[in-house]
Amino acid sequence: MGKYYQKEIECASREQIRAWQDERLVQQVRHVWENVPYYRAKMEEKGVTPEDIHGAADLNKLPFVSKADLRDAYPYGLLGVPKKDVVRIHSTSGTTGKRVVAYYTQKDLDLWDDCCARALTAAGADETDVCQICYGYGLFTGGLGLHGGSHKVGCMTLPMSSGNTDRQLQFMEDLQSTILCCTPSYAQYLAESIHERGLQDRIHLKAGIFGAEAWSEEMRRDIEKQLGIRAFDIYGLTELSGPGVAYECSEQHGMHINEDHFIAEIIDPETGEVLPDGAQGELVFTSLTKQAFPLLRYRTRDICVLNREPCACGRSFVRMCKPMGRSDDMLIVKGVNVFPSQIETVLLEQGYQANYQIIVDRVNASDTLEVLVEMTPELFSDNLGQITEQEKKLVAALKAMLGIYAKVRLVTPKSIVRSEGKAVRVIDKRKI
Ligand code: DLL
Repeated sequence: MGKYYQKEIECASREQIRAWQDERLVQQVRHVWENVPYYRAKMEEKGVTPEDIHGAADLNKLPFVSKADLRDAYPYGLLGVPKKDVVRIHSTSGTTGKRVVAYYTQKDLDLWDDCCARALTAAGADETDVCQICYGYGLFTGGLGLHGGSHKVGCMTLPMSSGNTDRQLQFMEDLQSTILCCTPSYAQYLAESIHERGLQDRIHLKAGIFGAEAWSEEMRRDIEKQLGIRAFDIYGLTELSGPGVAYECSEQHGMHINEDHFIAEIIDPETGEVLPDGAQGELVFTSLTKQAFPLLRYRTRDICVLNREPCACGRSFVRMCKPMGRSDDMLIVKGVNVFPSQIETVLLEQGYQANYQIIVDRVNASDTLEVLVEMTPELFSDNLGQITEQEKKLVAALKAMLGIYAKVRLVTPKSIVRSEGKAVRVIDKRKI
């Protein structure tokens, strides 16, 4: 294990972790009360003061923060330190409304780098590795987040940023990159390009750290096979720093949440009620150590389950499952909840790749769901006569998974636009 394996923290006893959380929560609530008038007003409205918070057991006395609060308080309303102490910002891509801007002190950046270094180490990285980072650099947190982690681990760091696939492959081959960091959809595109160019034998990758968007177990297996690597998941969001809130270990069975920095809760997204361990619901995070942007009980909208079983890797941090989608990504089609990840699972199980697009529309006051799926090259070249049969098979498999009819259209290989960052899978024409 690389020198950045923080065993005494990552494998601490549950009592020790709880003690850190209790102490840090009390300090953090005091910090927010004194320095963030916006949140103090929310606490006052709920009739709670710092004196009421003695540890993590009192967490549910505190009000939630949602994306709407971030928009209301934009740009500086949730800042926890004087502006002169902020050294960096990041921001979400924000497709609707105002962007979310998050702030960092130098200490915030150091702790974030630590979290990303833990993720890289858990994926097997050490100072002998060449780490190629193809997450976007800039306002998006992916590039600079993993960059900081890679420096801490001592890897030779290639700050490639996203896009320019020719250049990515040239560096990957010439500098013999061993660790690849990018979105899973871009990893898949890189794999496709490597095979097309017959470069398989000249690639030295051993592991990939993929996140920022939902991806299924089937997609993991596909990427691992295509690239000959182990593919690890990493989770995070701008509001809480960025990647590295949670990371997978060698067991590849859930992502360990950095519980010395964050407390995770699962709530019912409708009622806000805290749900017991093992229940599926919306993930809520309290950041315990952030100075500049200290969010308490932030509602992520990600639907998830927490697992407190001990992990064979020895880490004692709680694990989160792969998010099953965002509550605001969930489509409601004919009254039925549909997550794009369910559709992806079916496609990959049936031997297709994760190149698809979901189109939802309303025709004659009734919802329609259509899935465009790229044919495999074999199907395209050899068996054109079988297309309708294949489409029928997919319709049946989707019906079994979703409970509703989805029209399936097989389209020619490579006709669906590839993404260099987060893939856009859904076109909901009802909203256009
Ligand atoms: O996507 C941070 C990140 C960068 C994570 C690189 C991992 C790797 P945002 O752009 O603010 O931040 O988007 C956060 O992306 O609430 C989830 O819905 C989704 N997301 C992030 N990681 C995963 C993952 C970055 N591993 C939002 N699986 C989150 C599924 C993910 N969804």
